[in-house]
Amino acid sequence: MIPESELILNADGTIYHLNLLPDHISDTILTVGDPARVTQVSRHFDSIEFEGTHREFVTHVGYYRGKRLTVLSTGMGTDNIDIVLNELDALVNIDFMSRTVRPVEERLSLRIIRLGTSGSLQADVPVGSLLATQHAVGLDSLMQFYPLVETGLETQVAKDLQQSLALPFAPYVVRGSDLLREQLAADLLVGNTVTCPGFYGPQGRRLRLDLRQPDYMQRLQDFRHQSSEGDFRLSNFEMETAGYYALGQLLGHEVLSLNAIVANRATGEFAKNAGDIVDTLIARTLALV
Ligand code: R1P
Ligand code: URA
Repeated sequence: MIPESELILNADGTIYHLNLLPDHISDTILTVGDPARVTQVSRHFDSIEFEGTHREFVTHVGYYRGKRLTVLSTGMGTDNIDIVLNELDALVNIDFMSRTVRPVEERLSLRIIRLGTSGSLQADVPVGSLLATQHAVGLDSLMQFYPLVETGLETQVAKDLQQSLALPFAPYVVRGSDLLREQLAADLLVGNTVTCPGFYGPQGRRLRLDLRQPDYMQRLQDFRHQSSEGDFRLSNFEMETAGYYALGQLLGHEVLSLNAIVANRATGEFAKNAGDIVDTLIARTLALV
């Protein structure tokens, strides 16, 4: 039995941070960073049956062309993704009455699709493009706490990256759902996403502060790893994807991160119409889920 201090339930039976009941979880969950983006998704719904808000976690549950969908905001950063993935999983795979994990044959695998903004690292991934993440590289510390198993390619890329970037810690490298990418991203660019524990220094931005490594951006942009699986390079920056992919893999959920490219760090541009790029990502994804 999981103690009250570990699986924390509110007085109304909802889970601690998300404030949701198992009934609020559809098999397909669309996640967004910005709480205001939840409405940007749910305004396409034919009907909405539930709206809830707690901290940065805004949830709408409704129907889109007859399919029940849950759309949820996560806020920013992989520390929030630790909360979101663990609580979503608990909502479907832990029996709240008995406080026990459901037997393997009863466990559900959710489809979790991130619809987020992102900055491109490469000139040929322009502002306005939509990109599906194949591999995510985590520069955050979340996987210091979980036993993620990396494959040969992932271990090699992580090792090469640590060396190329002269990092004082090992990054983690993890692949998202090939199944969801085939279903939902056939028309999109595919790339490898660097998940950073910050928007400024960790993404090589300098306003008033110098970086420890003046050539950090150049090293990221120039990084290549050749293998039998092809030429691996880094395409874009954001702040959650590696956490999603790693926890999704550990918990047995299908996860895909879709990125609306709103900045290009190679050319110095920022989108004049970031909202429209996100709208395009939302509309084309809803039509496919
Ligand atoms: C930073 O501006 C935020 O934008 C990106 C990053 O991952 C970070 O959360 O995603 P969202 O637009 O989904 O929040
Ligand atoms: N989100 C990020 O994390 N980085 C960017 O450059 C743009 C959006």
